[in-house]
Amino acid sequence: MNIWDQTNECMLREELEQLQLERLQATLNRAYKNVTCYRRKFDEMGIIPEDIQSLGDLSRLPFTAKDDLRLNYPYGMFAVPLREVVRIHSSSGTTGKPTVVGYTRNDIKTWSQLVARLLTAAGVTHDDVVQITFGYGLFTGAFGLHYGAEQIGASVIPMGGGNTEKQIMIMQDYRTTALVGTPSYALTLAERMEKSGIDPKTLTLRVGLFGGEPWSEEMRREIEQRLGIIATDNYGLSEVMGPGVAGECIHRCGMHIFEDHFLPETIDPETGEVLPPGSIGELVLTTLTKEALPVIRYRTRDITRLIYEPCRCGRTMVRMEKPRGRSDDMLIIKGVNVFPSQIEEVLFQVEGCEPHYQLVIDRVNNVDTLEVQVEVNETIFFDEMKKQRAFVEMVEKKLASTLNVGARVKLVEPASMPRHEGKAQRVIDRRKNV
Ligand code: DLL
Repeated sequence: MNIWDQTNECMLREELEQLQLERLQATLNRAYKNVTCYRRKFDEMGIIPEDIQSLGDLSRLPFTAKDDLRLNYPYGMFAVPLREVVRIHSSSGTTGKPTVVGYTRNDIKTWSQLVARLLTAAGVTHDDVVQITFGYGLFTGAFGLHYGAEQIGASVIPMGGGNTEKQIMIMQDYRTTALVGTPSYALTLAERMEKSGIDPKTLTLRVGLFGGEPWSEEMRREIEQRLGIIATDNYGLSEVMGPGVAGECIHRCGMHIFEDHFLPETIDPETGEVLPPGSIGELVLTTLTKEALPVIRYRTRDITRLIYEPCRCGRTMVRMEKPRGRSDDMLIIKGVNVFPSQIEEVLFQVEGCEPHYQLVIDRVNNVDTLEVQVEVNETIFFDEMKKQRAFVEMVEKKLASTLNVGARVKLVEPASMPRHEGKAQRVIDRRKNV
C-alpha cells in the first residue's frame, strides 16, 4: 500500500515525540519573539518558552481562539514580515470579521506535502484525474487540494464550485477518477446525474475525497452507493493550515493527524482541562512547523476522540474520529445538548427521507422548539394523510429516542430544499433574533 512519506508517517512514537518537542520549542520561541499577542499571554501567565521542557508541559500554555485572530485582524498574528508571506487566505467569516491566514514559501511546500499524504492515503496516484469542486478563492479548500494533487503528479481539473451541469459533463468527457469537494455537493452531483438520466456507474469516477464540513457514516454510505465510489474523509481548518491536517487511509477508521506538524490534544470544552487519551472532547491543535502563522493550543471547537491504537495501514500517526459536531454548533434545546449530526444519522436511516434537511429552532412562550424539515421522495404519499401522519410520527419517535428531546418533523416536497455548492447551511436558529 502506498504511503507518501513513509519515513515520517510511520515513525516510532518515541522518535516522533522527540521531534515534536524540538519543533514545539522552536515554534514557541518564534511566536514569543515575533507575535505580540503570544508574548502578552505568556507574560500574563509568567511563562517563557524555555519553561516548556516536555510535551506534558504543553498544558501550561494559554489557548488561542478564533477571537484572537479576529482581534488582531488582519495580520497581527503573523510571525514573519509580510514580505515573506506568499499567500493569503481567510475563513468564511459568517459571523464577525473573517480570520486571515498567511503562508510563507516553506509553508506552501509543507502544505502541498501534507495534502499529498492524504491523497495518497485515500489511494490517489499520478494516474488519477482529480476534479476539484471547492471554490477557488479565499477558502483554503481548493488551493490546498490542488497543490497536493499536483505534488503527486495527478492531472488536476480546477473546476471550482457550482456549475453542476458542466461539472458532470467534464467528469464524463475528461474521465475524472477522483472527485474532491464537500460531501453535500457530492450528493447534489449524484442527484443531478440521476435526474439527467446519467448512471454514475458508467463514469470513470472511483474515489471521492470529501471534507470541509461534518458528515455522518450514513451520508458516506449514501454517497458511495449513489456515485459508485469509495468516499474518504479529510479534515482541516484555515487557522491551522486548511485541508491537510488529517486524512483517512483506505481502511477508513478515523483520520490520521499529521502529528509531525500538528500536536493534538483533547480538552473538556467547559473547563479547558486536558482529557486522558481516548476521551471524547474538543480538539486542540498546536502547529509545529508553520512559519507565517504558528498557532499555539488552537481551540478548534470540533468534538472528537483520538485513537492511539495502531492502524492496519502501518501509519503510526494518531487517528481522529469523524468530528461529532462543534462545541459552538452544539444546539442546546430545552437544556439538552443536541448535535445536528445526530439528527442526520436518524434521517438517513429512514427509508423515504432524502439527504436534504434543515433544522429550525425557535423559542415559543419561553420554550425551545425544534423543527426538522426533511425532504421525502415520491414513495411517501402526500395525498394519503393517514399514511403521512404515521410516517411523521415514526420519524419523531426515532428522533426523540436518540436526542432525548422532542422534535417536530415537517415533510417537504421532493427537490424543494436548497441545494449546496459549498458547505451546507442546515441550522436556522431563530432564538438568536429574540
Ligand atoms: O474547511 C478546511 C478544509 C477544506 C478541510 C477542505 C477539508 C477539506 P474552514 O473553512 O476554516 O476550513 O472550516 C474549518 O470545518 O473546524 C470543522 O468544524 C469543519 N470541518 C472541516 N473538515 C471537516 C471534516 C476548512 N472532514 C471547520 N469533518 C472545522 C467535519 C469538518 N468537519
